[in-house]
Order: sequence, then C-alpha cells, then structure tokens
Amino acid sequence: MKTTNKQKIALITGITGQDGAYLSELLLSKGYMVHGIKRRTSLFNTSRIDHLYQDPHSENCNFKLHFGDMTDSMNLTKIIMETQPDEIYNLAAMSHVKVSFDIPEYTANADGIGTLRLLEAVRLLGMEKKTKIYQASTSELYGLVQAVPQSETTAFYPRSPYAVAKMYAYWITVNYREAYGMFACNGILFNHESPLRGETFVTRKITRAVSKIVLGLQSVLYMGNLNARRDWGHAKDYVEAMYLILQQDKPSDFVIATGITTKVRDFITLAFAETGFHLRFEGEGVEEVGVLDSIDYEIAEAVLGALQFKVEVGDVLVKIDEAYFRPTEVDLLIGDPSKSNNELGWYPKYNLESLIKEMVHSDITLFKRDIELLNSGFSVLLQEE
Ligand code: NDP
Ligand code: GDR
Repeated sequence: MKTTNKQKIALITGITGQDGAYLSELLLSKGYMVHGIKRRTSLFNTSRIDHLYQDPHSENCNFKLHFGDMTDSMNLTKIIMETQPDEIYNLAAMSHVKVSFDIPEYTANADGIGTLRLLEAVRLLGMEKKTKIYQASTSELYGLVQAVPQSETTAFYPRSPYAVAKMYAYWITVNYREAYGMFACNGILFNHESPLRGETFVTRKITRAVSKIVLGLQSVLYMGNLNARRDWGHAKDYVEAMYLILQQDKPSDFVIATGITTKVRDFITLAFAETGFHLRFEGEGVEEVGVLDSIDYEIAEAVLGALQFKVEVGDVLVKIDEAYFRPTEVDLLIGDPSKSNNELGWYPKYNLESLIKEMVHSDITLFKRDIELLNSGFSVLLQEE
C-alpha cells in the first residue's frame, strides 16, 4: 500500500455504521487514505461499505478495514500506531437509546470509556500534536429540556444510559483538549437519517413499515411515543460538518442541526403521504390509532405501479405498543446551528421532505426487489416487525 506525500490519512471507528459509510465516501472523494475499524461478527457487517472495498494488495488501495473494538485498548493503540492517522473520527458506539437501558454497562464501556481509550492511545503514542480527533457527541446530552433551541452553551441533562455515557465522552474530549493541547472536538449532532439508517431507529422503522404496508407485506405499524419531537436532518449533510470541524484553525465544539423540529406522528403522516396514503390519527394515549383516511390513486400508482392494495380506507394502520416507550424520554430537541453556519459555513442541503422522499422510495425499491425474489422462488425474510 502506498500513500502519497501529502495524502491525508483518516481512521474511522464505527465505519460500518450509517455515518461511517457516508463519511468514508466523502473522505475518499477528497483523496484521503481511509482506515476503518470493524468488529468481528459471525455474519458480514459491511453491507453499507461493500461498494467502497478495494483490494488491499493493490498499490493504490485507499480504503482498508481493521478488526477492532472500542472495548479493547491494546487493539486501538496498535491500529493507531500502525495507521498513523492525521484525523480520527470516533463514530463507534452502541447508539440505540432504548437498547442502552437493557445493556447500560456495555454502553458505558463502549461509548464512554471507549472514547477515553482512543484519546489516551493517541497521547501515549506521542501523537497528540499530530492527530486531530472528532468525537460523535449527540443532542441526547440535552435530554430533559432546559432551554430551546439547544446550542453549544445549553446545559446538559442526559436521560438514558446512552446519553450519560456520551456525556462522559464529551467531557473527556474537552479535557484532553485543555489538558494536553490536543485538537479534539465534539460535534453535537442532532438526529440524522438516511436510507442507510439502522432499521430500528424511528424514521427507518417508519419508512420500512410504510413501504411494506402499501406493498401488502405488513398490516400494522406498532409505535411508541408519537409526541416526541426531533430535529431531523440527512446523514450526508452531517458528515460534511464532521469533516469541516477538523479543518478549522482551532479546535472547538459545534452543534449540527436544521433548527426545525417535527413530531414522530407527523413524520409518519408525511411518510405515508409520499405513497399517496393519507392518515388521520384518532384516540388518546395508548389508545391512539392511525386510520387510513383516503388514497390518492394517482400518486399511489406512480409509486407502486399497481393498484391491488390489501388495505382499504378506514383500516387502522398505526397502533401504540407500550413496549416501545422509554423509562425516561427526551421530549423535545431543536438545535441552534448558528455557530456552525457562521464559523464552518455549514448549511444542510436536504430538508425533511426530501429526506423522507429518499428514504421511502429507497425502501419501496428494496421491498419490491424482495417480492420479485420471493416470486422467483427464493426465500426472503419478510416477517412483520
Ligand atoms: P450506527 O449505529 O449506524 O453505527 C455505529 C457503529 O459503531 C457501527 O459501525 C457499529 O458496528 C460500531 N460499534 C458499535 N459498538 C462498537 C464497539 N464496541 N467497538 C467498535 N465498533 C462498535 O450509528 P450512526 O452511524 O447513526 O452514528 C454514528 C455515531 O454518531 C454514533 O457514535 C452515534 O452514537 C452518534 N450519533 C448519531 C446520531 C444520529 O442521529 N445518527 C446523532 C448524534 C450522534 P456494527 O456495524 O458492527 O454494529
Ligand atoms: P433517538 O432516535 O432516541 O432520538 O436517538 P430514535 O429514532 O430511536 O427515537 C426518536 C424518537 O422516536 C420515539 N419513538 C420511537 N423510537 C423507536 N426507535 N421506535 C419506536 O417504535 C418509536 N416510537 C416512538 C422515541 O421514543 C424517540 O423519542 C438517535 C440515535 O441515533 C442516537 O445514537 C443519537 O445520539 C440521537 O438520535 C441524536
């Protein structure tokens, strides 16, 4: 493997995740040598980055994966020593808020102490003046609403084991910057989504269910708290901000957000509307349901190509399942992106409508392909979620 004199080297933890995939694409397009850390799993976990694979034997290979884990200091130290990165993007985390209530100790280890392991490895290797570090911090730090919109100076009040672990990671990043003069920065990113989003996060769960329901593969979407409000952007825009944060003259922390907040219920309505299905919500609390109010057949036909729907006007398509409620919830997130607008020159290109459109159409394409496979005699996992 050959790196040219000026070629920058990046190391991405969490490269197999949503953001890791988009960030890899971005850095490769800028001429970086990209190293990534992937976990050993019993099944392949690289589907989001398989299109970036390069033969490691090739002289011009600019993309290389290393087995590793945020819970293994020696492994992280070895990879950093071998790859000598100019920039490290720490995206690895157990990133599901609800699941963090089930595995709080692991979450603290991977998300909190994992960040310390990375910072300390850079310091012990004497690379603290060479290597810049981006820490994937989160709007979940704001938790219980103290003030809105939330900016870099808003007080934190984490509301989950995930958020508490990320709070440790946030402050240890600030501490290593102040104590050792490291170029270590937090991007406080609000929710960002895409067709690559994990299937159990709310937006992707919705766009997958909408696609399956309109294609006749699922009857009902079971949801948790429909009143939660999130500031949703597109991951493709947000990885640009990560890159920009590490290109500044001085290290600092930045909120990355759209400044617009939307209820989960409205996301569902917009996602169904993308396929011509119009919903109305009725009832209160756990009794609330989403009912199919009308169908715009022109849109439905354009999107689906056939009019043999298994659902009818009046059908209940959305129900509440308390299993999806969280022991402590984050009710309202709305970010103030002024600092990133002014200092990074960062502005998102996507809005909520274009994000939802891309996600819904991508999932419809995926499930249409599954249907074709099924019809050709292949077995495909299409059970309801
Ligand atoms: P994903 O859940 O899609 O990806 C997480 C990545 O971390 C995966 O590559 C996963 O590997 C890896 N990972 C998990 N645990 C470990 C571990 N112990 N050691 C090594 N790798 C591990 O998350 P996103 O891409 O959405 O988010 C990226 C980062 O940004 C995360 O840290 C997340 O907490 C944070 N964040 C995300 C936001 C969002 O809205 N998406 C908003 C704010 C912050 P595998 O593929 O094997 O599971
Ligand atoms: P979040 O994302 O917790 O904000 O964390 P998620 O999409 O899981 O939930 C958003 C909101 O939707 C409500 N909700 C449901 N959520 C899920 N997953 N499933 C449901 O059925 C459901 N019904 C309602 C939730 O209660 C919540 O209020 C994401 C992750 O990417 C974190 O890693 C990241 O740090 C933050 O975004 C910013």
